[in-house]
Amino acid sequence: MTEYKTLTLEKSEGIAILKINRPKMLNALSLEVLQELTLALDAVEIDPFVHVLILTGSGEKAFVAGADITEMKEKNAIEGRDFSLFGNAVFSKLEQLRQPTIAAVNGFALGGGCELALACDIRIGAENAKFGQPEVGLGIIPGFGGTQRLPRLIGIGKAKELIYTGTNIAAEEAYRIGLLNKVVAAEELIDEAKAMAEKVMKNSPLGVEGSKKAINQGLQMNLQQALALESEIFGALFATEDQKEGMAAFIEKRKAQFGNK
Ligand code: CO8
Repeated sequence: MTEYKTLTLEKSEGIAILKINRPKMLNALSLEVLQELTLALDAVEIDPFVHVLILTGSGEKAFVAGADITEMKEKNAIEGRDFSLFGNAVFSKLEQLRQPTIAAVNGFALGGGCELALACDIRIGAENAKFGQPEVGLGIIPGFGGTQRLPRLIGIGKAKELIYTGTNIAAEEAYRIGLLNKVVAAEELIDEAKAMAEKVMKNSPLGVEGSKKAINQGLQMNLQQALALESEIFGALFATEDQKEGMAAFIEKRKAQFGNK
């Protein structure tokens, strides 16, 4: 098993839990974290026994408090652009991961931390979760997808307000504006994320993967192209065991047994 310095990756019963592990730095994203994240995502992607990925931060205070400012401080324009390009590539890999992903947000999710949560499919927050894009206060802009994913998720006006003011918002407000799917007590966060993962895993893995692909890729297309993509993926599923088992189980009034059991 690969040993990581800045994160941990545990797998059990179909669920992988990837934890950013630099608690003294509030899990700030250094270049090393991003490099290890990309390796860990590759490992999850090709693992046939992982059906859902949960992403969280180590410690009680922070999910991820942003990109590592001490490391970023001395960058020139080219290095800044390259860091943003690399971060965007890693977060796009996360967004496009074969398996569904759940961010379990256990505290501050600021800057790159908010952007990391945005690249996940579903976000569950502890009551102490706080979101914000403070970059304009540092003389930069969100550079790991925040200017693009935040308005797509919560709407343009609210995203501009959060980005221009750099204000942090609490979990309840994040839930109200659709940034969080659910708010739970801090001590229940991982169990709630696992419970959501288990609900997903009751279903056909190929159905879930196909839905993710149709939603993510379809959002990049115009409606007619996106509907054609939906039909394509829908049709392809009729050539799978999952469709045969799912429909047979319905007709026979029993629970379907998919390959992820
Ligand atoms: N980078 C580096 N170190 C950090 C970061 C960070 N983002 N966040 C916290 N730390 C460190 C602190 O410096 C401190 O270190 P030390 O103990 O050595 O002094 C330690 O973590 C604990 O933090 P605090 O003492 O500050 O804890 P507080 O409870 O007082 O405050 C906060 C918690 C409010 C979260 C505070 O730490 C904070 O404001 N952190 C910075 C938040 C921030 O501005 N994040 C955005 C960073 S920019 C970004 O993410 C851009 C992403 C796109 C990059 C594009 C590439 C070009």
